[in-house]
Amino acid sequence: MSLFIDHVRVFVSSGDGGKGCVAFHREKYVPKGGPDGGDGGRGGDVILVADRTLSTLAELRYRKRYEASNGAPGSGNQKTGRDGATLRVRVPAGTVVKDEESGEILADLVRDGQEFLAARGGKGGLGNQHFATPSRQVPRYAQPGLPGESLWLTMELKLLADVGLVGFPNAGKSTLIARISAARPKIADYPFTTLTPNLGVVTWDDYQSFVVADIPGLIEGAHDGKGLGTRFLRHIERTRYLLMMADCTAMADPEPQQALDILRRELLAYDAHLATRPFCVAATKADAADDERLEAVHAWAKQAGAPCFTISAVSGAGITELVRHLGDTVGRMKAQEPEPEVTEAPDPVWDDA
Ligand SMILES: Nc1nc2c(ncn2[C@@H]2O[C@H](COP(=O)(O)OP(=O)(O)OP(=O)(O)O)[C@@H](O)[C@H]2O)c(=O)[nH]1
Ligand SMILES: [Mg+2]
Repeated sequence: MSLFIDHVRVFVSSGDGGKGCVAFHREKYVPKGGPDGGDGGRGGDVILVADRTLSTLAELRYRKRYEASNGAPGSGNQKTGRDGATLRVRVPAGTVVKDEESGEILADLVRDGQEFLAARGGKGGLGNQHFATPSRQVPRYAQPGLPGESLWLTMELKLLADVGLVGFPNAGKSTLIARISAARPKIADYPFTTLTPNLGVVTWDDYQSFVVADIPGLIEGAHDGKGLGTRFLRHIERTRYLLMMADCTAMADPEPQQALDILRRELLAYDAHLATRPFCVAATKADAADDERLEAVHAWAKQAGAPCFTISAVSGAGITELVRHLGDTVGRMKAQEPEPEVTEAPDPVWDDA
């Protein structure tokens, strides 16, 4: 299994512009050639590109420095130096990029192929061919290239999923995602089996699909760092819809309605926005459940104004109805959202000094 890395810092540095050249045209029998020093090439850019096929920031953890090459100096005969090569760095879709020093969010790369110009290459200097004037016909001057930019970036991955599974450890989250998608997370009858988030694509209604995120179990105090804590709560920040799951077997502790209360409080304490996120409820493990507990969960959901489903990820009971509800709801939510903007790194512009 590959390592799940959702936080890295990297150094990016664009190339310097090459310097302009001082040269004069020389040719046999032409005694006074004019200035013909070429311009320096421009420094290479560092561009971040969102790539849907990456699921973690792991690749960036092993290589911390991304430096594009410098532009080459200009040369005689009006030859422009070669531009430095652009360095493209692939990051998973869902990566939020910040300037480490100021903490400012520079980019939120949500869409596959979306680009962000992280460091702009320096402009090449003009060669002396540009500086001849009637009063100065022998310019011994050319511009130096402009330096590139360099900065430390922090990158944070926030998974993009449609539905987030929220529950205590052992609630049956991983069993459910394994049942409804091709994801195959580890499943076991002890808490904190899932240590990092899993994404699964659920296909329903023949051709429609949505993405589910199974995150590690939450416990009381999670927002404060208890258990696996806030480290993973951020991964449900960007899910449209939550499925709150409560284990309804007789041994489950705390009781399911109490577990649901605690989960709501944890979400609220972590981020008030999460507490207003629409959600539905699943009373899980119906094949082995205690009837009173099932009823208590339905009563809890009714009071909260949330749809409720009794399911068994083991027997399959209730799963079709749940998936249809999730798919329908997510589809409706998506239809109401404006299309997200796609950005591409702009062509470089310089204020000419
Ligand atoms: N009888 C029964 N057992 C279930 C059902 N769903 C899950 N389980 C069992 O409950 C235990 C926990 O399941 P997981 O899917 O690993 O639970 P989880 O919510 O992912 O747990 P964490 O990853 O620790 O947060 C396992 O032993 C599962 O086999 C169900 O529908 N019926
Ligand atoms: Mg799990």
